[in-house]
Amino acid sequence: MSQVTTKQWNEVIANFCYEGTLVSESSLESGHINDTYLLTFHIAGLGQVKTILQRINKEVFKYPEELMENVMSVTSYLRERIIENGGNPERETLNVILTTKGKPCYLDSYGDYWRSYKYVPDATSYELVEKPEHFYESAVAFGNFQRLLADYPVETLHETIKGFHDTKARLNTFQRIVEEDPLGRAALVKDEINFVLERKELADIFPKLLAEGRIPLRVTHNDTKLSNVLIDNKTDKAICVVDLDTVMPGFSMNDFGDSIRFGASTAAEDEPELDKVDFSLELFELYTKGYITGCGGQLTEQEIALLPMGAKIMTYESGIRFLTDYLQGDTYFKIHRENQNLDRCRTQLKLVYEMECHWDRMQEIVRKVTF
Ligand code: GN1
Ligand code: MG
Repeated sequence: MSQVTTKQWNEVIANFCYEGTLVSESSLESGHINDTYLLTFHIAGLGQVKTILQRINKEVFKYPEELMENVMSVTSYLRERIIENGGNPERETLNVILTTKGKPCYLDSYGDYWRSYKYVPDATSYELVEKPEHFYESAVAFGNFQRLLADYPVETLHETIKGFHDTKARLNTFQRIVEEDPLGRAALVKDEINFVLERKELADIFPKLLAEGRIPLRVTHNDTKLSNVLIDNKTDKAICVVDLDTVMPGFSMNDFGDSIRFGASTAAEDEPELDKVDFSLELFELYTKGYITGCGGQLTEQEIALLPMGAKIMTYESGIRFLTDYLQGDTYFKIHRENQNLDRCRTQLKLVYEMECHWDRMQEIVRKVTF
């Protein structure tokens, strides 16, 4: 997306219902899609109050207004559930700051869409599991999210990205880009391409089970990275699930799997040294316990049995997406250095390989945790 000019910036800030005087602003590097800024306001009597401001990536999210309709509706629903459970909705769900016109997002005169959230203080978003209990906590939080939204009318949600976790469609796009090879990079990644093609059958598993009526569609988060849960700095407990841009109908196994591919690895998603990347069965077990606990009996036996498959499929799909973007010239996921998407792809494919090596253990762990 284009650079934000001072004029554009001032226009945007003036159009949100902010209190106080803006005293500082910084750009946050978290997230691969939207641009995120941290604003600090000085409010008389309250002191310094922080706020999150984001420019929505309109190449990725074609209908930002629909996206914000989902966010408003899901957060209002969660707010009610949190209050019923005696929780604090100011801290346990996202809170949208409206525009001066009372809208959940602002379309500026440059054609960019912006939205703003209250900042949750004294909490951290982690890119890597630093303490195993954080990973467990994130599992409970995503499980809870699933449970709290179990009766949410799934058909009222907009599909913010068509076919987002349609692994088959991702694979088809990948094969087309390999054929087209627009930057001549395919020859550099023959092994990775073959690894993907040798496992094509993974893409059909969940759609087939859905068509046979053996697994349900649920309201899912679809981007369940550890970094999308805020962890309380004092208590180390998960407070709030963030990044609701891709809340859509989906499979619980995919929400589980996306967390595993990101968090049950011994290294960061973009670690260039593959020797450092290993699939951790301990973290897999810990997350499985937390997720099943958080879901509170919502998952069917079939869904539980398919959790390892969800882990493998989501890791495989992410590998495909990163590799496709590398071949396309890094146009989708933000990169901060050369080959970052290739490194991201390689960590995912290595994790898939290791899951295959530990396949029986993964099934055993799920059985052990459940019964
Ligand atoms: C993107 O923007 P962020 O970091 O929350 C992506 C996810 C990927 C993830 C990989 C809309 O999420 O699907 O799994 O990067 N979001 C979108 O880290 O494509
Ligand atoms: Mg996201």
